Amino acid sequence: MENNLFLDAAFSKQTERPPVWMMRQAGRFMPQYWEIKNKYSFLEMCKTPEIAADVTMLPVDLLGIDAAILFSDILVTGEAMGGDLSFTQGVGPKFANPVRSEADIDALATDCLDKLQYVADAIKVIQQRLNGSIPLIGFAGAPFTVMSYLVEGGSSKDFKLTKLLIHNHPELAHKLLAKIAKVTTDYLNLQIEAGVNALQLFDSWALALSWNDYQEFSHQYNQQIIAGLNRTNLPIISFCKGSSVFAPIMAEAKPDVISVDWNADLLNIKKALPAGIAVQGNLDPHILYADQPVIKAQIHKLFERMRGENGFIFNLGHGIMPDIPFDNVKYAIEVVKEFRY
Ligand code: 1CP
Repeated sequence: MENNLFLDAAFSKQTERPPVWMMRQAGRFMPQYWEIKNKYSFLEMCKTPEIAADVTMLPVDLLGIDAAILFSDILVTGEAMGGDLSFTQGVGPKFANPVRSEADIDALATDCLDKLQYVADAIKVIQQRLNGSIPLIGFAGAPFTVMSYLVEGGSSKDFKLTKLLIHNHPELAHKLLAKIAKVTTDYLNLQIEAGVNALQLFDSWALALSWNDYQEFSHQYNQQIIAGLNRTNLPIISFCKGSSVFAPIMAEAKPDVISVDWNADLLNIKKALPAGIAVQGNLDPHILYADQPVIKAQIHKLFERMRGENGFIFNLGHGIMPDIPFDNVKYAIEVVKEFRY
């Protein structure tokens, strides 16, 4: 690899500056994304390896980040299991056949890797394009977060149906989570075989859960998945909104990196973790709407706090919003790349 900053930091080795990539770096805030998006549906983009590679490469070529992330979505596992998935502009993801009964859970497939082969094909094309320059991060949704979309039928503000399921019918929730965890493990192993250099597990909506429910309905499945990966020298990043609170539990699943939301003081989180677990984060993405001197000052403030710490990857506390100015994202990355410890 020409640029080892990301992998070195993920394995808690010393780096001359923090490596940088951004969640949702290949997305709607980029005018170049829209040039492609206007011609195809989102799922067509994900399922056509050459197009998925074109989009993955946009932030590599235009922003100069230190790691690329596969262009796909966390909900493709739900689709492969039998979910009737669509993405509509302005509406977001929808499953037309939400999971509402035990029969619906039983109907979901767990031997469905053939339906995700397009992801392996995309990874191979992307690695040819990257040509050893920077690492490629693969990813999947964590079972709790994917379950919430399958049960709600789409995005949710309060996760009412998901919470009713886990509280009134915990045995059914576990049956569903176990099926998603099995598919997710197979799917991430497929990505490893296809050639990714790191993996991130997105448990975006774990913040909705109480401490006890997080342990029972999220953590134990994430732990199973991480333990089930066939990997050598390939770091696992565990992300959730709620990591400010759940980081000590997340650490028990033994990821190499914990990706932290923007609420926490990153150094305090890191110091409370076992040695050898790196942190990723945790700029509030809303800072990227602000004036450039503010962006610079906020990034430097975080870096001063983390000075002297090995195992720090700069990222946002959550994904880039679609209306964040492209020039501000580019500027933030320049600020990181000019910094030296
Ligand atoms: O650049 C990248 O980050 C790579 C591509 C990527 C990733 C990692 C996309 C493309 N989606 C994701 C992960 C993802 N998808 C998450 C986890 C990250 C996070 O918490 O932000 C989640 C929750 C989803 C679900 C999803 N897919 C949403 C969010 C809906 C909600 O409930 O708030 C949306 C809008 C999508 C569609 C989607 N996925 C990706 C893009 C570029 C888009 C927009 C599609 C379009 O152009 O209409």
